[in-house]
This record gives sequence, structure tokens and C-alpha cells, in this order.
Amino acid sequence: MRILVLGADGYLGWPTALHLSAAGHEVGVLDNFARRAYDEELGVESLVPIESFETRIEAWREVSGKTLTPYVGDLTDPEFTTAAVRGFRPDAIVHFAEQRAAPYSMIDQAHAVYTQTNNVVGTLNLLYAIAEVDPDIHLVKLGTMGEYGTPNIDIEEGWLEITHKGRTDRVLYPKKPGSFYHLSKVHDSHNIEFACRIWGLRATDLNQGVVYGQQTEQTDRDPRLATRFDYDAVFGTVLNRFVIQAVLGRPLTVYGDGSQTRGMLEIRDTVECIRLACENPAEPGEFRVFNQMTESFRLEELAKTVAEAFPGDVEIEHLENPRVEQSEHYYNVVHTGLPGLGLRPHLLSNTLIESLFPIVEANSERVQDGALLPSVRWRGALRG
Ligand code: NAD
Ligand code: USQ
Repeated sequence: MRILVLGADGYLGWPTALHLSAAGHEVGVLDNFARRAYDEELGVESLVPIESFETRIEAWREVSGKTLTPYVGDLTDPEFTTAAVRGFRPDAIVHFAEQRAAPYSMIDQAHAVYTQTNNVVGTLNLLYAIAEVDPDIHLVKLGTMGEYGTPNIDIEEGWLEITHKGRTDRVLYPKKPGSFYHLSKVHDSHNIEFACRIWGLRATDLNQGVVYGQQTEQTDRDPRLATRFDYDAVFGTVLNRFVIQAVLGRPLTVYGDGSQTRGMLEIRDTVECIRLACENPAEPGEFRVFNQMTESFRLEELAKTVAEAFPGDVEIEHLENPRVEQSEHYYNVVHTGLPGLGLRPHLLSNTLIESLFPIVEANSERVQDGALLPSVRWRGALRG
């Protein structure tokens, strides 16, 4: 297949592009380097150094003999987006290219507006580009489990059959997200479902949980192929942060009482889920939703798992929660779609956690101490 990966310079987009290329697909890679600009703005860097887009692409060619076709530009530019889709002529488009940090979207009004504009407008331009160039292209869009929030009923895969006053209908599952970033994904989901319904597009919305890990079979093949490893309180995700804090000898920062539960998955499962979704497309007109997670954990349980895996003393600290989120809640997620396509999940074991410790040790001098503790508060700055 010909697969265009949007956001291919990012944490997940890069290893996904390599995984698809290694599986024999012709892969195009698109990015506007916004993520590298957020690093500059926040004064932090990936814990593991990453090469330029050009160097990564060249390294993959040397290692695998395979070519990645680059497109550098911004999805919020409609002409660029349509030209890229027309130029590459993909069978499938994998869309990772959004501002993805909840805390970044909650810094102030300007960051909330940027996040929603970047994400919603970029996706809308993409929908128009697909409809214009070839409505048969399968859109594989990264959504997020956080779209659902923590409802007191089972979380179904995107749709809910409800009976109201004796009548029954199938509706998009009601959403209760927890940040302006997560809300941007809800808006995207509605726009994509609408485009499937009115234009007959085919789309898969992957409501992915929190990702952990840093290496895949392909990124491991050469240090120049490494993907990012974020540790800061804005972009670092929780398990990766706990691992880094343990190695640095800092307390693990559990927000609140740690009774929040989140769906999670390993990065090697992310890339495999994307391959499965691409190779098994949605039907024309279908808005298909998969919940892309393999296990769920209470955060206090996650912190204890990291502490037990680390060969040394680890302190767990409960910080006042900078976010507004529910504790002690019901959480039961249906996630049968991707296993049904053949996913064999890597479950969190001490082996994975232990494999991350030496990566952190080797790069620990790159950590900026000031970036470890959360500074963005959900009830904080309204304007910058
Ligand atoms: P990332 O920030 O590392 O990568 C996103 C990439 O998209 C970056 O390289 C950025 O430069 C690019 N981008 C952003 N806006 C763009 C635009 N307008 N035009 C072109 N390129 C643009 O993020 P990630 O962690 O790789 O996440 C990728 C996707 O997966 C996101 O949509 C995110 O919401 C979703 N997701 C991530 C996680 C996670 O734990 N990392 C979990 C669930 C869902
Ligand atoms: N948390 C801590 N301590 C920390 C960091 C986070 O207790 O040091 C808690 C948060 O309060 C939250 C949970 O851990 O309850 C997850 O936080 P996170 O920062 O790891 O993840 P989140 O903000 O939800 O966002 C990440 C990605 C985002 C993706 C989302 C999937 O950045 O792109 O959409 O995971 S999900 O959570 O399923 O919506």
C-alpha cells in the first residue's frame, strides 16, 4: 500500500513510518516541525537526542534500503495539504499531526486557541483534500481515550446504542474530555464522522490511551533512528516520567491521590495497531472507532510498579493535582476491535520498564531539573 504518515517527525509518527516501511509499504512522511518549536519555546529537549528529519530519512535508507518520501509543511495550509495528498496519492493516510499535550493546551488562552485551531483546522483541511483528491483514501486518525473522560458506564468503541422513551438509536458515544487538547480530538471526531456520512469517506478513529516506551524493532537498528523521549511536565507522559524520575533519584510525582485510572499501551503496540488499521480499512462511508489501549492502571499502582522494578530506593510523592480530574471513578473500557484484527499486546512487565533504565542513565545529564515539576494549572492563567 501507499501510506502517507502525517506528523512523522514526532514521538509516534516516526517509529510508525519505519514500521510501515519495514512491512513493505511505500511510505510518505509529512511534518511542519511544530513539535521541535514547542521544545524551543519551553526550553527543553527530548531526553534521547533526535536527528534532523533529513538525517533520519537518510539513515533509514542506509539501514533498510527503503525510501521515505518527505513533505514539509503545515496542515493548516489548505493548498499544501491538498498538494501533498495529490502528490503522494496514498491508499491510506495516518494522521498524527496535532498539538498533543493537555498541559500545553491549558497554559493560557493563546495556547488553547492555537491547539484547537491547529488540530481542528488541520484535520478539516485534510478531510477536504481527501474528498477532492480521492474519497476512497482510508483516513486513520489518532484520537484519544481522553475524549470519553471517566463516565460512570462502560466505555464502548465510539458508538452507543441508546433507548430513550421507548425508541432506540445508535449515536456517537457521549464525550466528557478533560482539557482543551482532548476537546480538540472530540471536535475532530465529529467532523470526521460527518465527512463519512455526507461524502462517503472511510475513516478509522483510534482512541489511543497513554503511550509508554521508547524503542521499536526499527528505531533500535541505528542510534540515528531514535524517537523522542519526553520527560518534562508538559509533554512527558506519565509512565515515561516515572521511569526517568526513578533513575534520577527524584520522587515519582503522582498527581492527587493517584486513584485516577487510565488506559495505556506500549509504543510497539501503537505502531502495530496502525499497521493493522491500514491493512484492514474501514468500508466506504464508515466511521469506525477502535479503543487503542491494552491495559488500564490506577496511577498509584503504576508508580508502585516502577518503584518495584527499579534496583534502588524510590520515593512516591503525592502532589496537589494541577489538573481537574475525577478520582476513585468507574473505568471499564471495551477494546476488542484491534485484538480482533490480530493485535497481540505487549503487556507492562518489569522487562520493559527495566529496559528503559539504561536509556535514561545514558542521557541523564540532558535533564533540565526545572522542567520536571508541573507548572501548568487547569484553574490557572486565563490569558498569557
Ligand atoms: P508529537 O507531538 O511527538 O508528534 C506530532 C507531530 O505532528 C510533530 O512532529 C509535529 O511537528 C507535527 N505537527 C503538529 N501540528 C502539525 C501541523 N499543523 N502540520 C504538520 N505537522 C504538524 O506527538 P505524539 O506523541 O507522536 O502523538 C501523535 C498523535 O497521537 C497525536 O495526535 C496525539 O494526540 C496522539 N496520541 C498520543 C499519545 C501519547 O501518549 N503520545 C496517546 C494517545 C494519542
Ligand atoms: N500524571 C501524574 N503524574 C505525572 C504526570 C501525569 O499523576 O507526573 C497523571 C495525570 O494527572 C493524568 C495521567 O497521569 O491523570 C495521564 O497524564 P499524561 O500526562 O501521561 O497523559 P495525558 O495528559 O492524558 O495525555 C497523553 C498524551 C496525549 C494523549 C493522552 C491519551 O500526551 O496526547 O491523547 O495521553 S489519554 O490519556 O488516554 O487521553
